[in-house]
Amino acid sequence: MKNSESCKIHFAGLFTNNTMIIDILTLFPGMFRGPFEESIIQKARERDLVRINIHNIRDYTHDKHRTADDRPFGGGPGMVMKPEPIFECIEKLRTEKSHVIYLTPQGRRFNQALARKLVRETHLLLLCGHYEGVDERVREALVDEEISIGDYVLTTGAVPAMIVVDAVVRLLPGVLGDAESAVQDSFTENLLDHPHYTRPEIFRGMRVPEVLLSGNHQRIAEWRREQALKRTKKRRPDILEEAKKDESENKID
Ligand code: 9WO
Repeated sequence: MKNSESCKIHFAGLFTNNTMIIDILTLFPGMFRGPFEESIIQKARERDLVRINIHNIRDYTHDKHRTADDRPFGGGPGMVMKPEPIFECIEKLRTEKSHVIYLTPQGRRFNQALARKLVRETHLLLLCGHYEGVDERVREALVDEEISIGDYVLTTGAVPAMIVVDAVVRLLPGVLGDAESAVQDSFTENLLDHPHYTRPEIFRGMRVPEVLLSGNHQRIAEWRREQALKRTKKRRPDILEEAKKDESENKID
């Protein structure tokens, strides 16, 4: 494991073909230990479908105290991330093909359509804000796209970065099994999921819907689609509207 890891780093250039590269810039690399080391994302990394590199912005400071933040001009509470180490880090990592993303509540709302757009990139660079955020000149000069995962304020952009990585990596060809990707490609993609059941057939008096035991795959598929539609209409009518919009957008590009 150790050996293959060092090989991958050494020969990183060889992995650019089918390997999506994701570089994450943060002041707290420790936050990323764990989430990418389990389950499907870990498997995708082991199979070189994606390379995820965590970079400590503090490593790009040069002063004795490794200062990455400073007080805001104009006053006010909190600290702002200094531009110099971020510029240096991004300028070292990026190529012509890089797509630089800043995670902020002020960004474009993240959804499945945006995940599908991002999976077409070859190199994602995710910048996580900490404290009060980054110096505005970083956003103006370096950031291609700002993304929000929802309307709430967190302590950092680290968890949003993980969410974007998770949603994008599972869309990479080969990450999910054939069966799962087939479902993804189908028209059901813009709906909420249908109900799922496993054994036992009767649990505490609650029965599995008869149709799922019928063995009639046509009927089962219809039932699932019907359930998904019903749920979506009832709980998230906005998703159905969004799906229509996506459709017309995709026709344009
Ligand atoms: C703090 C704040 C305080 C009062 C009113 C508005 C405010 N906004 C913020 C703020 O955005 N702070 C950020 C904390 C600075 C950058 C990192 N932080 C962050 C990113 N919090 N939440 C996100 C985030 C990113 C993507 N999607 C959702 C939330």
